[in-house]
Amino acid sequence: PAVTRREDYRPPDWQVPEIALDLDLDPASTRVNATLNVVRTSAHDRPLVLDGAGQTPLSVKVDGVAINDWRIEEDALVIPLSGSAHVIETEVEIAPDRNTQLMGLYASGGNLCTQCEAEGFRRITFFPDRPDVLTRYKVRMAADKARFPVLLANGDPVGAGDLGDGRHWAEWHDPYPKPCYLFAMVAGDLVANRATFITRSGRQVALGIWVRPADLPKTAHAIEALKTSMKWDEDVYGREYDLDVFNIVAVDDFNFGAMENKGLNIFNSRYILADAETATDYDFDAIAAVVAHEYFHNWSGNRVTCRDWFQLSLKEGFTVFRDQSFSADQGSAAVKRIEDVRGLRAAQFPEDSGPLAHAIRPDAYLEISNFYTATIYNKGAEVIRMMATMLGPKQFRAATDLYFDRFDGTAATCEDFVACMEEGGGIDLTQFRLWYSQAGTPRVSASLTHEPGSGRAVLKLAQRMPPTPGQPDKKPMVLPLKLKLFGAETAQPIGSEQLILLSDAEEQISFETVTERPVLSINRGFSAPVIVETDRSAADLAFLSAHDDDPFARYEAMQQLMLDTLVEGAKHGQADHAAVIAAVANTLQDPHLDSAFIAEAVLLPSDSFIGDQMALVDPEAIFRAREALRRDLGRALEAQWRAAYDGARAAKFEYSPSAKGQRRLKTVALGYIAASGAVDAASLAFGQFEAADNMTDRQGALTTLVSGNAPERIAALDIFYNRYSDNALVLDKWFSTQALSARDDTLAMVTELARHRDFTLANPNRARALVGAFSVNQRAFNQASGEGYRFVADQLIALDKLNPQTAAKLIPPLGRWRRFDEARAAMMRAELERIVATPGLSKDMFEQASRSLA
Ligand code: DPP
Ligand code: ZN
Repeated sequence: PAVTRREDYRPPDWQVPEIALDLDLDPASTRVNATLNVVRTSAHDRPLVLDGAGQTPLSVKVDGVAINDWRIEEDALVIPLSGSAHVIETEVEIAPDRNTQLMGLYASGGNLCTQCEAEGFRRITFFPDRPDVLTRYKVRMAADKARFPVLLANGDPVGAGDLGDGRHWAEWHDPYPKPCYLFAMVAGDLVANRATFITRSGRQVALGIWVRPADLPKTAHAIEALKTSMKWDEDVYGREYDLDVFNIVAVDDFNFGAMENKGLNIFNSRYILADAETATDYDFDAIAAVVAHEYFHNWSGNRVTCRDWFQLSLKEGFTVFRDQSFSADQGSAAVKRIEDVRGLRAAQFPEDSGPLAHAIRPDAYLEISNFYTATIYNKGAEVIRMMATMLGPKQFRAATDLYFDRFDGTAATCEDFVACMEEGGGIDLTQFRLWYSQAGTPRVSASLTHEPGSGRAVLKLAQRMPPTPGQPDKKPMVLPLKLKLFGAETAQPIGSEQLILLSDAEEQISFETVTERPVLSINRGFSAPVIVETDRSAADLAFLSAHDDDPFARYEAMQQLMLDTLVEGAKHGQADHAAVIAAVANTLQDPHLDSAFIAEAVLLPSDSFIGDQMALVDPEAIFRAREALRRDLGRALEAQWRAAYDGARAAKFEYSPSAKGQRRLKTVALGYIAASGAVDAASLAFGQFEAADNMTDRQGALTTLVSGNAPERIAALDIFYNRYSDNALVLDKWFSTQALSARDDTLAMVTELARHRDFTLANPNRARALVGAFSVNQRAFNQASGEGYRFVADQLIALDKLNPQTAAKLIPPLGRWRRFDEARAAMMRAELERIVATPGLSKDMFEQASRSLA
């Protein structure tokens, strides 16, 4: 397969200012007629090349006349043209109901919908499928009226009517030129939750969230989130919505979380549907975040789009940063930051330290779908955040205004964005640009010394970047580090917080008149996405966990204390738990802390994050060390856990930050009570499971029961299954809770579940709920027999035949072989080799698996 390289970018030979699409819809056979106005962009003599995906055109016309000197080359339709502007008409036939890849036009739950990012539009019609070709769309759809009463596309509805013979039509025009990856249409039997939003300049926008009739009551949260997002983007970024209509459609079969098509977002139903009975607090929060994310793309992605797919982080990194800021503004900013950093460490840090490491602006790809990664999205967001931190809020806003104004209606680059940051912020980002080209997570070492006599303290900082594939030597990066000192005796700050820009390999910072021993608080708020190594003692970490005035830094100190203890335990089979127990006790009884923060702070780092700290991951030793610490914390603080549990128990369901915090703390406390071995733990959990008036409590109790051996475990799983057997999104939880369980027989259970009548690889959510969840269960996936690897490889080989894009995204856990002992590494490699050798393998899988072997 052919490699696409960033350095090979060339502007398009032909632009397509306008297209008229006529879709005669039928699940088995849809006719697509496309009329393109094409314009030669320079004095070249190259033919028009329209991307396709295996179709043959039924007819091709140029300026109204049928031609036959067209040819197909590597799936593209090549048409020789003589003039500088022509009208091209093509007709193709496609079969949405056989489209299992879920790219292009496909059927989901009896409805028809589209997904075109990144390269799905070519599966609908022949077109220059690249984001720098911006086109005005007129879309006409015709379909059976009874089966598809609702016909939606981008932009505004301009006409509709009956065709007789039970069919009807509708036409939509989108006045904004857009790249074809933002094209969308939907035909279905759907109803809408409707609302109106009035923009700050007085434009009335008709909002609609379209779902199956039975799901209508589950759309209230999403529509509130949409209105809140629209207002927020006006207030914070000065960005107003630009069409009279904004529709969202929820579908069950979807590769992504959601898609920001102009005026017609299409969502995975898991990011729309919610009520207390079926959705957890995590789900509610994720829905608001994804609704906001896709809405924010209307400016950061649609009005200003990407020149080529190497610039993907231009829209995704920035838009993730925007949705993170939005969510932070809706509740506890500190807890939001903790969650985001935990996600970054769980998904992005391993990517950066493994065979698939790539810069946020990559240089080459085989299949662009493989680059919708935590690096592009979440590290991309951290890079924007660092620039926002360096500029400060006022100048950052000036810089984003400049960016939106200057590049509105164009296809831009990451470089364009950075140049606006420099100009709007009045700073030089020459060296900072390395964040776009160098892969890997910087490591910063920090060591603070103090001379009591002179009152002088010296902080020695050093940075290094480990090599990544194709990048053996790295240059020093610009690292914005927020830091502050605290006096060990008085627990008072020494001076105020400083923002240091570490840009050399080594630097020293001096502090004068430091009259008591200082304790270092560094990378406060996680101001740089780096790994900090310090020589701070357990006592100093405990001190910071109690006294730091930045909540994130308090959390971080506690995490470091826990990590040090757990790594010690995993290496030596035992560790002193006293410091962690004292620090957790102190946090639990601190009256100034809210429940949500406490719940985050007292939670132990995950098995895999502990593994990331070790030269070689020993999954069993890590599991035992973590269980031992959990048990000791449970026992030593049993009274506190019970008090926390009882304190949070009574409240009725309410979706508010404080109620969410109470629920979170309740389930964390329940986990510790169970870890203590208390005889009543299972009945407590089962009581919570049965009495719950919301999914957060019910799933929290189920999670606790599923990892234990009480008879209540089977009962709860059966009750849960029977209660929700007609709700796909909740059944996903039933599968994933078991796949994530900490049990000796998790693999046997998961293998059995793969044969369950409700399991299917055809639905991406279901595949991810079982196979994806299992493969991040460090102990179960990496069990010494290698059967976990074999199970996942078998599933991915089968999934690849249906949906290569979703299969390929589940490869990375197998690529972590270098982190394990020789026996495991050999078995993981053998599975990757088996995948690569599979006849008919997709290029998606080939790229991921072969890179993972290198
Ligand atoms: N739909 C995906 C997202 O919003 C890709 N653009 O991130
Ligand atoms: Zn996005």
